[in-house]
Amino acid sequence: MKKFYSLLYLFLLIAPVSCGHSEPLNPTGQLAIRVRHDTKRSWDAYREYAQGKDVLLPLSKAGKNWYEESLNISSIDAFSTLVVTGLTDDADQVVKYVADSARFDKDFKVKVFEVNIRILGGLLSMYQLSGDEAILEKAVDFGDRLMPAFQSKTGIPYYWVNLATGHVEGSRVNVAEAGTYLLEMGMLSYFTRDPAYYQAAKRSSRAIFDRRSEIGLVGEVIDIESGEWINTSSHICAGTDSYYEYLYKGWLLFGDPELKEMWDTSIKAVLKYLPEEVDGRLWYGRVNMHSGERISSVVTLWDAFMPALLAISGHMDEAARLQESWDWLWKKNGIEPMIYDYKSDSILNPEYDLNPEIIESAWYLWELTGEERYMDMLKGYYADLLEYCSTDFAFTAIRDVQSKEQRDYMASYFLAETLKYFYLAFAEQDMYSLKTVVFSTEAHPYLKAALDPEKARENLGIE
Ligand code: DMJ
Repeated sequence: MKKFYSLLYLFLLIAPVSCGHSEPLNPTGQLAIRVRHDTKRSWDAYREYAQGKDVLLPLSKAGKNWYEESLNISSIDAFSTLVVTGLTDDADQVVKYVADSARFDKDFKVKVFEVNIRILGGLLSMYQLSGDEAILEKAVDFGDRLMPAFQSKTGIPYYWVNLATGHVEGSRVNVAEAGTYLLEMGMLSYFTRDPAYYQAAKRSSRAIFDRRSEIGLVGEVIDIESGEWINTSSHICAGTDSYYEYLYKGWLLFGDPELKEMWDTSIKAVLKYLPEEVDGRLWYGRVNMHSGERISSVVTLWDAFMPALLAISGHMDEAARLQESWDWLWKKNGIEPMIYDYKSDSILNPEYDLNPEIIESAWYLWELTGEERYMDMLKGYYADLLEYCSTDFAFTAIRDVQSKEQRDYMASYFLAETLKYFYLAFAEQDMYSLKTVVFSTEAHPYLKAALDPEKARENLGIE
């Protein structure tokens, strides 16, 4: 395998790419050019085979919609990566395309959580990066169409909302679906000077926080009408992850002290009850929210976002150890499986859908520590992606990480997140650094440095 990496790096250094960089670059810089090239070809493939649809099916060279009609999910999600990687002509075309053709008055129901992080989050970042007022109008229109979902007894949004009628459905949601709105709704409030959006998001996150147990943990699934917990398993895994992420990042971006208090209380309980050491490796498992008793050692590849969150919030040792565990799991299989049991050492779901989390965490740790081991991880992950997920035109998911059989799907977050984190790591840039930018859970960069703290307090209604 080592030999493969050396050969691959040699190839990366000499591979012709058409990105117009003429100055000599060090090897990491050359990798950035390679990522830009791969971003360009993935984007071109999407445009050629799937433009006007939500996602690209790279093997069948076709497009696919999430719902009855397209919401242009990949275009909106990809925009900030096109900007970050310097593909400015493509980025400009997206702004024009979205301004001219994106319409959200659609008479069908959408998943509130999923479209919030991709569409509303993408549009707000598009507005901040482009300054085009037509994009803000689209964001306001879309945000207004999500708002009826928050009209529940607890303030936690319904699972579904019909974009045209505002009809809501689905009164059981997980904690991530309840608590991943602070950044997007906060930015919308900031730009519109209307606190209603941020306040709705905060009411929902607080509704979860206020229902924490006597030992400070929250469960996984809640009934949004009664406020009763349906599933009392407590963890940081998929289904809960970005609730915690947004408490901390919401505080970082907007300086709301209430979020900081909620985060401090929450992370204390998380650090006390969830970590578990097995065979010398650290994992964050699942416990009962009331007793703290262990109920499962099943983790998912989405959980690999946690080292990044631990690192930016100052828990460096835990972050480093957890990242080592995820890195071990990736290397054991050549790529990481979707669901894994760390006690029985067994893969429960062998898929890999081009997910970004382990890459995101390696980049955060690289940024914050400068330790070479994180850059080595990033180079290794990229080499593996090129070896197993690359197709003639783009990249595609893996059906089974053991056989490496490919599956026909390129998720929009591959464009929004995975490629962006690789580029940020290899480009040796400081424009989008953790000091100046807060990245949403979909990796949309919100330029903190461009926000006026006083205006943020006023426009978001922070007391
Ligand atoms: C992304 O869409 C977001 O990061 C979300 O919060 C969960 N993970 C997926 C990609 O794996």
